[in-house]
Amino acid sequence: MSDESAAISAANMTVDGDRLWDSLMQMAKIGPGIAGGNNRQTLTDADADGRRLFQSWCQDAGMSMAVDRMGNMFMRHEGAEPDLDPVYIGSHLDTQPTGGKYDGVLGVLAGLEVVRAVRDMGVTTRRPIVVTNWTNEEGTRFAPAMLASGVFAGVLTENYANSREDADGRRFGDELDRIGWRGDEPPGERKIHAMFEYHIEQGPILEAEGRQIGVVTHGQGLWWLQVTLTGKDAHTGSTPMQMRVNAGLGMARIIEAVHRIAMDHQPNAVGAVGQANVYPNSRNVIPGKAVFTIDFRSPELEKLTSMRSRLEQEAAEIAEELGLGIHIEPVGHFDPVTFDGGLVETVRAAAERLGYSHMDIVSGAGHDACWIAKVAPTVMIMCPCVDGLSHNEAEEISPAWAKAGADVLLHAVLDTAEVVR
Ligand code: HGY
Ligand code: MN
Ligand code: MN
Repeated sequence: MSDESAAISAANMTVDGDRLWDSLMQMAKIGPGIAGGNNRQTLTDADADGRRLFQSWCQDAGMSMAVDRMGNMFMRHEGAEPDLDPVYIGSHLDTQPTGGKYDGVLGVLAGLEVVRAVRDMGVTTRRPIVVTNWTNEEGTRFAPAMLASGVFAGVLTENYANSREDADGRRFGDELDRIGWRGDEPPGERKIHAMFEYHIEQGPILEAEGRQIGVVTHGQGLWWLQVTLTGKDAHTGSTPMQMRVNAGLGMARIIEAVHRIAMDHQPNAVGAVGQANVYPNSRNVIPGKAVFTIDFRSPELEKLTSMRSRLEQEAAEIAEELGLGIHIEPVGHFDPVTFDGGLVETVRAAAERLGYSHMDIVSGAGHDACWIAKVAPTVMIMCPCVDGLSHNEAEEISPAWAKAGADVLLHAVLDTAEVVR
């Protein structure tokens, strides 16, 4: 078939939205949450079950599987020229403890739907297509986020990843072995021609603007700073106020400082503390220890750097004033990311061709694409989510939104993998 007719035939190709939606609902049954969402945390038995279901669907679609030493799953659909570097579609199947049904999962299952649609339509592409499930994108059980894609990109080491511990002291490496999903492929060895990640926006912009597609030009950068404050356990009733060395008070003042520093760096800056623990966490004991993680983000590197240095200075002053010991450990970081200009244009052109409303957008959340952009041309596609809500079991999208983004993904991938017949 000529290139022209191949392009024309691609113009009326779409995915099967009902089949995609059904796959999402089937996957959502694995690791259910308590309020309609999901709790399929990385390297749990539920994660293993989800991996096996994804594997079975891909093998039913004629795909072969490879797994690397970080448990990253690579499901391959062959192309006319198998030696060419494949086009990748990747995201993640792991969820937050109170996560939604679509964060990450939409991108992995839309990748499967692209292959299913390609097979249904009898289309052949020059390049192979590989659909990827990146291990531990969320970083909630094992910090940092995007751990396995970070190892793949050469930014983090396998030893570092394997040594990461969860709240119960279980090691990432032991849990990966326990669920039987450690492959033997060295992470990062395989070559990627281009990678696409399709993801819900996890923010309110697309819905508020009435756009179906987000063409993601950049991803904001991130610092995760884990703070440990040490004071002195003491009786909450009999200890005079001036004698207290209260780690909980220090944490409260630093949490307020995080918010104020982020507000001082507006626009395009955010900051919060989402994980916080005081010890011994007893009602009538002044906390002698507090451990919490600060999450700063901005698309502007200088703001990101400034927020971190402001915080370190103010936290030290607060600790000194209260007589607390303080230790700040960076447990996650990546600079703001600029996605591949050529692929951004490919995504925009696909949305135009399909007649979907679209706008350029910066990703507020971190994604595996942010690391893979370091080793291959990478871009993201986004769909709206209801009220911009995510990392919440009430996370919701519409089947129409899901399909629109998957159609754009199909076309962008076909354009990049090149339809030969
Ligand atoms: O933290 C993030 O931005 C991603 O959801 N892991
Ligand atoms: Mn995600
Ligand atoms: Mn997430």
